Amino acid sequence: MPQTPVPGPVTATSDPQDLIVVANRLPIEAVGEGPDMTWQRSPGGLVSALEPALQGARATWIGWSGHLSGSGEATPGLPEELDGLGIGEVPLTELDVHDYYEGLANGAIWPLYHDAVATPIYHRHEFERYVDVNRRFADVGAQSAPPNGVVWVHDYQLQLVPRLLREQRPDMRIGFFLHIPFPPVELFAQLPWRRQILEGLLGADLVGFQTVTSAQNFLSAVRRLLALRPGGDRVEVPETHGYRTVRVGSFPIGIDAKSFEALAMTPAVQARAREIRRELGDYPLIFLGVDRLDYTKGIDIRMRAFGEAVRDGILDADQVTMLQLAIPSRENVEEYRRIRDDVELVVGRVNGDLGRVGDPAIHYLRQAVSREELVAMYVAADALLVTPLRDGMNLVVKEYVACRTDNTGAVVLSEFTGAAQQLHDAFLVNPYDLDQLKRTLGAVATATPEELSERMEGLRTNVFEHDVDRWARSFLATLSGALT
Ligand code: GDG
Repeated sequence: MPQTPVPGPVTATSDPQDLIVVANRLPIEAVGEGPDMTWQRSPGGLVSALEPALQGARATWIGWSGHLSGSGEATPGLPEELDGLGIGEVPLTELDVHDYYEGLANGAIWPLYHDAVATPIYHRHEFERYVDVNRRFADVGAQSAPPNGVVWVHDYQLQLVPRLLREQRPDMRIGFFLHIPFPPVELFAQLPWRRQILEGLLGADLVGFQTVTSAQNFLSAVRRLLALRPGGDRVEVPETHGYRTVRVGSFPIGIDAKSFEALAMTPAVQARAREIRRELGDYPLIFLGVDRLDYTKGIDIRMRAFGEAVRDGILDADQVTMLQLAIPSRENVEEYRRIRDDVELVVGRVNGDLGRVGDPAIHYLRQAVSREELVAMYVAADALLVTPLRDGMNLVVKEYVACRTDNTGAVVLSEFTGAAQQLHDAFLVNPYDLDQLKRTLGAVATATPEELSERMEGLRTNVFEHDVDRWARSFLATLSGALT
């Protein structure tokens, strides 16, 4: 049993500008080709989330460029710094990507952590590569960070990095945030490398999750599988001399709500939204879905519910249509090819049964669109359908809400998203219950404008209060205080 916690060796509060971010991908993208190729910051995602924290000097981001390295050499032409942000590259070969990213991270951890809604595949050689790649990320991190620097490691691809970093750099303050759910211990216990993963994460001073449930699941796993005894939100981890305190907490991620709202209000986006409505046939009720084409997102389920609701007369075929944007994702992983087939089978069936010439019941786009086009879709749609079987948070729902500047619109939201823990004014559904889902589509269609606008007001208050700036600040503030 731990007695008195012994503080770690970090004593000085680091300069907040000395932030090192470690994430699988660098927040940059190549533009142009051949000798004209240059690099620019990629818009959106984690980089905009961390923008306020990154502002100022001496922030460095460590990650993979997306370029396949032949045998570990650096990406040609990759800058060491871009718009004031230091770039620390971890080159990855095709084999690294195959075993570490597509294999262990996306073939084993991703499905396991999403309630095993697809069967996780465990290959020992892939874990070996996962260890090796995590070590390389930690090495670059250890070389890049100034004394007493703060390092923030992100997500399920890099769960061993906190411990590997601490072994080299015990002076650093290390935070880890998991963007996806942490599963119940009964599921997590399947993982052949469960001990290494837990010990890897406990190398951090602060381990953050999207929800209280995920944080509790992690603490249960630590108790059951490592035989440690967490007290409240703290775990005392045995070290050579005494104990080190690790804090565990929930930090629900938000979006940059103001920038989505501002974009939604621009005349160009408003005009494009009107045009989209016309292009969809000027139906009074337009349902929208926006997801990466991933088996966790429940895309096929919602389409089936939509098709059945129209067929059964719960929705009036003359009044409704649906637009589904599915962004191609992880296409080298077998399960992702399968979900594409499943989704496209449902689209084909529904449109075959219910469509008319020039007027399909479901408009299905398997492509990525620009941020402006996406926001125009949010503005155009009367209701958003978010029906994942499991989702860490789900940012799409928050973006839609931020874009409903006139308080119109409705959200159908799966209980199994992190967002459902915050957005109580949504129409909450169990995506496994097709009849309930169909009834809920009917309830949206018949709700009064007053009910919808009351709900939307509640949703907007939440999304604007709990924005991404607050998320980053609260994580980093807790990390700074983690040892005090
Ligand atoms: C993981 C967790 C957690 C999508 N299509 C386009 C596009 N997007 C943008 C959306 C949104 C993002 O991608 C998707 O974020 P989600 O949160 O919905 O889902 P994941 O990708 O699974 O993210 C999730 C998240 O991490 C953050 O912690 O919420 O639970 O699974 O921002 O706008 N953007 C553009 N064109 C598209 O076609 N421009």
